[in-house]
Amino acid sequence: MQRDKFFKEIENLNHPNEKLIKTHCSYCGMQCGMNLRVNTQTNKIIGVEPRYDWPVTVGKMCPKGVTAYQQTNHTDRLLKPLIRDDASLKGTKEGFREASWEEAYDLIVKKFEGLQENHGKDSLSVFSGVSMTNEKCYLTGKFARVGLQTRYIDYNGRFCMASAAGGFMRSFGVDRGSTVPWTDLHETDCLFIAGSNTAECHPTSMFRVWAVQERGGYLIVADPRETPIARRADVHLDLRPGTDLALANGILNLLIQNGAADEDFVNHHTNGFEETKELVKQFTPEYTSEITGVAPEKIIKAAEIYGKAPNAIVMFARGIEQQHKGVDNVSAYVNMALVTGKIGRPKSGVATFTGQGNGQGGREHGQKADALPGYRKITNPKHVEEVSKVWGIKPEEMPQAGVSAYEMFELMDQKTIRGLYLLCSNPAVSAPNLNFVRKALKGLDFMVCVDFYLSESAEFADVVLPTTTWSEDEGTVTNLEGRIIKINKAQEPIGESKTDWQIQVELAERLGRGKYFSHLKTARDVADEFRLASKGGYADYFGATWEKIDAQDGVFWPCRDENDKGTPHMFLDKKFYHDDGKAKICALPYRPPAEEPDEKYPLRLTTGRVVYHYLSGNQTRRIQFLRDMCPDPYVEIHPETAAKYNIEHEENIRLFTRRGEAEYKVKITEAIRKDTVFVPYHFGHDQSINLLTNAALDPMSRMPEFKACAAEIQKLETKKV
Ligand SMILES: Nc1nc2c(c(=O)[nH]1)N[C@H]1C(S)=C(S)[C@@H](COP(=O)(O)OP(=O)(O)OC[C@H]3O[C@@H](n4cnc5c(=O)[nH]c(N)nc54)[C@H](O)[C@@H]3O)O[C@H]1N2
Ligand SMILES: Nc1nc2c(c(=O)[nH]1)N[C@H]1C(S)=C(S)[C@@H](COP(=O)(O)OP(=O)(O)OC[C@H]3O[C@@H](n4cnc5c(=O)[nH]c(N)nc54)[C@H](O)[C@@H]3O)O[C@H]1N2
Ligand code: SF4
Ligand SMILES: [Mo]
Repeated sequence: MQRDKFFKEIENLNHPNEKLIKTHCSYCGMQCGMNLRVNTQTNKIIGVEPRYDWPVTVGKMCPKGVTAYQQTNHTDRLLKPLIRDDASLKGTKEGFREASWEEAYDLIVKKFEGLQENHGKDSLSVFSGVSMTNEKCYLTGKFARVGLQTRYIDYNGRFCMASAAGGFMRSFGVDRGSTVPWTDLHETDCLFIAGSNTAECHPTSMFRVWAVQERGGYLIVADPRETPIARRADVHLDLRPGTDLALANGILNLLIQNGAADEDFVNHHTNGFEETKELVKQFTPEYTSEITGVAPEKIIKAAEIYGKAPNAIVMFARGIEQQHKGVDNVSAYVNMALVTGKIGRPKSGVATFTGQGNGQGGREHGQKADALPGYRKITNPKHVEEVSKVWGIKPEEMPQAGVSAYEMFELMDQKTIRGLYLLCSNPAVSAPNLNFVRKALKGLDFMVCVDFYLSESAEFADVVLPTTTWSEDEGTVTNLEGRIIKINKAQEPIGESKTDWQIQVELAERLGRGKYFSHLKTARDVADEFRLASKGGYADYFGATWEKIDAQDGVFWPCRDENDKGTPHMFLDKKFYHDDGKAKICALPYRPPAEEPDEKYPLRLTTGRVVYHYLSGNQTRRIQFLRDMCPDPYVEIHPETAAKYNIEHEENIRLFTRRGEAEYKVKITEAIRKDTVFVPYHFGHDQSINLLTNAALDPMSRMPEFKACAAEIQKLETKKV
């Protein structure tokens, strides 16, 4: 009844000329429930209210969420297509003029057709992102393969969820980011969180995290920095960046020695235990400590707590995944759950903190170089046949697998790829080794960028197409639990902006591929085709109709038909998705980071986020409040390290790696290891830390090593090296 009372109060607060549109935040994978406030006279969004009736986040929102609505009618919105006539101005904001859609489309068709005639179908590429609905992500895959007929499509999830996906695939045979619903988190007895700055990156999970400790449970955190969760943890494993594999092996060794292995579970439901047990034997607390820099007592205590907890959830995020052994790190932490049998039941399991709003759904439905809808594989003839049928093409017309995101830039540099259709990503800020990536973008023969603001990447484009924000269209998104939810339209698109799916349909028509696209006239049409295309895949959304999503507060996939209510808990039947139904415990030898500190570059550089900004910052840097709270990047340095270099708090210094350099203000803090420095990556142009990061790729996931490379700092008055 308290809820009813609360809603009454909210209603009373409302202005009479307002309606509330039930939806979710535009940003991270938490997908907090919100109501957008719309003025019924102007039909414009004017504000936001949290949704207390949303079971995952129950009225919680973070600083980005409460200001997200300001994006829609922001004065920086692109209202008309832009064309740049003078290619010599590429890489700058200059030289664009407004144009009509028809002129922009004509130019794109002429250039795309010309490139394909002269250099083959695969001279075009699509680089996409997952701040879009499932329907848009799905259609983008189809647009690349059927509309443009190119093999080259990949997306920003390659820089985000690819290692988690690879690790889960190898361990479980399926990649759903969480094996339990978030409503289980606060009821478990131990949370083991590695490489996640939860309080800043998934802030509305925090009430559940604290609740575990408040109930007498435990929190263990592995992070080189003393983040807010590390500060309150029962054990803070303050490891060197890039050494997680040793830490996870060391803990697993102790779990086995302590008798915490669940023999029955291991024997019946897993493979690989004996081999792994042998391998981890060498990871004694002392040896593990030598590699990781974590005191042996802490490692022992962490293993003891996790081992004894009746229920426990192992969680991780990009800290362990954005490494050139990210997939191994994921499987190594998953091993803890598999060996102890703490999985496949409520309140126990593993979860990755999926990053982007649709980081989960967006990786399942065909934006990846080798993927087709329903998490099918483009290399599997049966899968190709199933999807070809839905698309109305012959299986032999389906392009081959492409290459990963960073490798696409390499192909651009080599002139194998000459044209780019970029949407929903800002790689001129967010890709690693930016000096190279920006050069590759600049060298393209023709580039289209679809965005609602002029991003740093749009500065490299020949044509910029204005699209809509999340609040001007409808569709589904899959949150970090694997719960499919509904985004609702609160306002008509402003200016001449068009939705991403509409642009793709109209372009396909003009490229002579209309018969595969023209039937898609509404977001609902795309949704119906999308559900059908996912049907029968293991990420099956067929049963997740918009009506069911509304009625059930979301639907967890897989959801195969009308009667299927969805799957909040994975593996309750102890059946994993490998052919033999068993999970794989993986024996994973330790490998150091691709680049280790040396005399010239003695420090370790790691990168990440702050609560006030989102990813490349193209959205949040335009919101006054967020900009005020965090106007510039900075470098976190330990006081003892700062003293060694004779540098002071707030002094500007130059930071270097083998790939590049940038200047940053110093933030002296004891919350970081002495051998490590940290810079947030949300800033553009010469403030981008990705000028310095290492593009060493994980062999399986092709994830770059954003989280560990060797660096050096210099006072500014000293000479450049
Ligand atoms: N405020 C905010 N929230 C966001 C986002 C945002 O941009 N801003 N982005 C969203 C997206 S797309 C993502 S992917 C997520 C990312 O969410 P997180 O992964 O939580 O964020 P990061 O800051 O990238 O890194 C997390 C932590 O990893 C630690 N770390 C660095 N190196 C290592 C290492 O070698 N080992 C271990 N164990 N830890 C290490 C860092 O110190 C950092 O505290 O956040 C989502 N939420
Ligand atoms: N050094 C370092 N680099 C990193 C990371 C790190 O931790 N350290 N993290 C990596 C991770 S996890 C991620 S997810 C990437 C993200 O990096 P990006 O892919 O660059 O992410 P965004 O900044 O969200 O870029 C999205 C762009 O698309 C626009 N946009 C938003 N919604 C839509 C839409 O619906 N349609 C269209 N067409 N455009 C839209 C936005 O305005 C923005 O310009 O960065 C990666 N880069
Ligand atoms: S936690 Fe994520 S989804 Fe929730 S309000 Fe903040 S940015 Fe939006
Ligand atoms: Mo991400």
